[in-house]
Amino acid sequence: PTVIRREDYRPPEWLVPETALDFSLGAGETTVRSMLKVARNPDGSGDKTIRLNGDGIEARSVSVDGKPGNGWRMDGPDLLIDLDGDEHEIAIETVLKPAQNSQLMGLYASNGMLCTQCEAQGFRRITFFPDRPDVLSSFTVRMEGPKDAFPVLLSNGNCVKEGEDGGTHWAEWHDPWPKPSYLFALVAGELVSNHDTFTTMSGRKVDLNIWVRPGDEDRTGHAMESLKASMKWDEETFGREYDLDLFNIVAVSDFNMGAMENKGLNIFNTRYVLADPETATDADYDAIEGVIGHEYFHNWSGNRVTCRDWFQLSLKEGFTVLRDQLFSADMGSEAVKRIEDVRILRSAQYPEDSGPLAHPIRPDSYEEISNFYTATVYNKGAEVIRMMRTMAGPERFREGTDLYFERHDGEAATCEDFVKAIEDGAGLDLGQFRLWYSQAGTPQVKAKLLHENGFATVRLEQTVPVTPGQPEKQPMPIPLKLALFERETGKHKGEALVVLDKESADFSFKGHERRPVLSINRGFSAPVAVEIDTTSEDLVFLAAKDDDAFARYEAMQSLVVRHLISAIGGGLGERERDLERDAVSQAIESALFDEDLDDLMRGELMILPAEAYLAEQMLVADPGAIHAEREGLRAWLGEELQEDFEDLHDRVSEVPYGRDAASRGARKLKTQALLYLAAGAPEEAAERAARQYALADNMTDRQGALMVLCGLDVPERDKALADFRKRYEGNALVLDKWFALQAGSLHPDVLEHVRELAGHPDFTLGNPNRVRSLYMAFAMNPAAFHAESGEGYRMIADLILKLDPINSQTAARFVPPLGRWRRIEPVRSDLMRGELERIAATPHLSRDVREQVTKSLG
Ligand code: B3K
Ligand code: ZN
Repeated sequence: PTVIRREDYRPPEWLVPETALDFSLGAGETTVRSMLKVARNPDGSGDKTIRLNGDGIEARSVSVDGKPGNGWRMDGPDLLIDLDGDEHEIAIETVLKPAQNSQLMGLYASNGMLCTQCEAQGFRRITFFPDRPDVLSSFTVRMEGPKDAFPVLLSNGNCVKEGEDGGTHWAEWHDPWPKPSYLFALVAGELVSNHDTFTTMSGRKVDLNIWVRPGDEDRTGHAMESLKASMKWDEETFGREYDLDLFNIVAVSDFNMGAMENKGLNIFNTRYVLADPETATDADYDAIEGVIGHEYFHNWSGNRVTCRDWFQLSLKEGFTVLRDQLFSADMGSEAVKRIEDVRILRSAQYPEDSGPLAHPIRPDSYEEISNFYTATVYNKGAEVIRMMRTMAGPERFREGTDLYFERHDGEAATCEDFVKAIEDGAGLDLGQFRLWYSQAGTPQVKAKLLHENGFATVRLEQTVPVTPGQPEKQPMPIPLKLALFERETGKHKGEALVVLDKESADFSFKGHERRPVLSINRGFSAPVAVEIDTTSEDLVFLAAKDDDAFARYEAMQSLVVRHLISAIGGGLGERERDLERDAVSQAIESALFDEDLDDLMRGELMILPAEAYLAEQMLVADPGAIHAEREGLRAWLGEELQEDFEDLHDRVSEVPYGRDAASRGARKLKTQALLYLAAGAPEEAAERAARQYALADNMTDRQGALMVLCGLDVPERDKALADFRKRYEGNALVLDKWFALQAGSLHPDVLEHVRELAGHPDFTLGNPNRVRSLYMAFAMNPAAFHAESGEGYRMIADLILKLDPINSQTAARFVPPLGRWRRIEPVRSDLMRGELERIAATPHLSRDVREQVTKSLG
């Protein structure tokens, strides 16, 4: 396998100041004629060969400076031409078959339209080009095609000319901003738009369009509101103004990921565009707002300043995730948003960081770049930049980002450029902090509170775990916000920010006559795992009193995690277990009745720690035991607090539907309460859930009720499932929910259900949303995936093998769940490894799957 290394980066030998593309569109066949103006790079080594990357394409003709040439040759998939002078024009013709492109990279057909996906290396599936992000070019795109099939023709920038000739029409688009090829986009199809305008801070009017298939336009309102809010927020918060007169978003139903930030023409998975109360949950609404913001924010963090090479991916992704997180926090509840983001980090990124695929946020090598669009690069990347912001404070951080944008506008930059700009602009010394870019692994911090002579001393120790290829680690600077609470008053004298930058350090605070209660890593100021040497009593105290919402949630989680871990380990006698369960139940009760809490936050406090996060706390985990103990606790709480949960469910069921926080909080609690009740007294709860389902006037309540019913072996289950299917006939996104609810359920027969659903007429491997709705929901369902028989592992391995030739990028996403084998008890571990070996032994694997499987076994 070819390994690409960061240290091997060399500047391009040739630049492409101008690119003109001409498309003759057809779903069966599309012809692409490209004209590249190329110029020798003064920073290159003087090599006369230009390398034009290709992938699965052939050149029908090549000419240089107008002369049909034979001075070119192929080197594997790439086309090489030797050029003598300093400037030339290269013309190449390729022919594509979009309808046969099941990989959904390059130009492909989706639901009757044509669209593109080029990041990271899809442009080379369209035409031969130096397909690397440090080659920025000015694009002009002409396209023509049958008007009936493709009434709307879009590309980046502005439409400068258009016309028609019989049944054929054409349009020419020009993008004034030079960009790398991965930001190129083209869309052709029958689309309708929700049109609006936005006036920028300097008074320019921008036309906004959200393009969807006819019939979907009534579900674009929330996306449009989110877009306008993003544009305004980026002006106010980061001083960033939009830079074209037109901003287009297109929703497509076949898409490998969430969305793509192509310059002036974002392409979105329909699931991050379409919403109305009847078909989208509150979580869907939030996700749309977040992703619309994310892609829009890329216009500056990604497009105006792009990446020099793909090792710098976190430069745009980590920063843009932080920007979208701050945006969503400002649009809703900051505390709840922070908790949600940490939950994602812990359940998706921590396992990655402690497993065979661990890599630094700026990786050192890769075989297939698509495998590096990870929770580490995105979410941990965001946390790393957030730490800089915490240390500098928001105002100085803003001075840093201003300097970054000013210094590197129009450039392809590196993570080092970003750090340097923050250092210079915000006035921070980030020397040692750079280790966060190069070292993988979640730092483990031990915290202990010592008390003597009026002094409270916080003793901290850190270790950075060994990760693949990194046997030795250095201590990193870890910014920790902390507070010391007085027991009597329940108050503290102010928050402190300490930075632990050695293996261990003491931080002393005077004026504590009595031993205070330590609250640490408040607001989750650092993406580390803190093990705090404290009593359950103190945790109960913080769970009830901490004035930092995150810390309060954290105390509650710690209490539950601590209890579950010792119970799972078998270290608890009957009596001890009851005592600990009592403590948990008291903490939950105090959350239920605390009048200072809003319902959204109350809902957070009621969520039990994820099984994946519990598994992270153990060197070797027994998924069966984790599941049994966690569900056991839920059932116990459901019985113990049955009346409380019923009262709660009754109370929130009275709240009418609205998009406001109170109404959303009520819906969150409704389903949370049902979950506990269903665990405690299934039959009674089934009735209640069926009632919630029947009375629901929105998707959040309906899906919540159906989720609970799906986990129960009761007659109401099948009835509700059948109703749901019928009610939403023809709505692909809701049908995805129908698949996902069954595959992710607590029902004992999930394996059988998934097998049946895979043969359902509506199931197809051709649509990534559908594949994920069935199989990702299943792979993330611990009880089912980790079935002792190993059948869950086999199903996922079978899927990977079947999907790989169709869509390798999506197939590779299913490998990491199997890659956890080293941290699982021996019987399951062998079965998991066995499946990985079976995949590895299969010929003709894609580079994507091969890399993930080999590393997972390695
Ligand atoms: N930049 C794209 C991700 C592209 C993934 C390619 N495999 C979406 C985003 O992060 O905004
Ligand atoms: Zn992004």
